[in-house]
Amino acid sequence: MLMQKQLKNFKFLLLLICLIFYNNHTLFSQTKEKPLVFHGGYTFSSFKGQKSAAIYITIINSGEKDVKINSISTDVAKKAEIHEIISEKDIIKMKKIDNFLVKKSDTVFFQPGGTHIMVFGLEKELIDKETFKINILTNDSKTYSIDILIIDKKLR
Ligand SMILES: [Cu+2]
Repeated sequence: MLMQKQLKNFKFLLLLICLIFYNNHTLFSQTKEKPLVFHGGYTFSSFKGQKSAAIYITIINSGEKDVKINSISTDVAKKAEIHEIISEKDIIKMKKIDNFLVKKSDTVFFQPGGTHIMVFGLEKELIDKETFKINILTNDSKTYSIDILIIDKKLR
């Protein structure tokens, strides 16, 4: 009788250990699978007739390798690209960056006045407090679907 109870407890313990290992494993492989973490993506609400918008976001590379962003798409606009801001002879310009590199263990901040995601050919009005998705494809063939929060343009 006592033996049986002990065996039951042992089996339960074994199951518990397996579960813990399994969970750890999936957690671990998930971060291995998708090295980039996108955090706090936002843009500002649009004016009537506005055709482009800038998106700001934080990107963390939690992986062991550098990752390049190959392409970006969104359902609210025809085209999306990464821009940096450069000054040429005192004129501030935006320049497209192809294959933007996020170095391993690095965090990059896309902020107003700096690097940003630009969407062109806006097909929807961007309304305060709503969200939309952008899809990012990286050179390691991973895709990311990221929510972008729309903030009132008066807060710009
Ligand atoms: Cu731009």
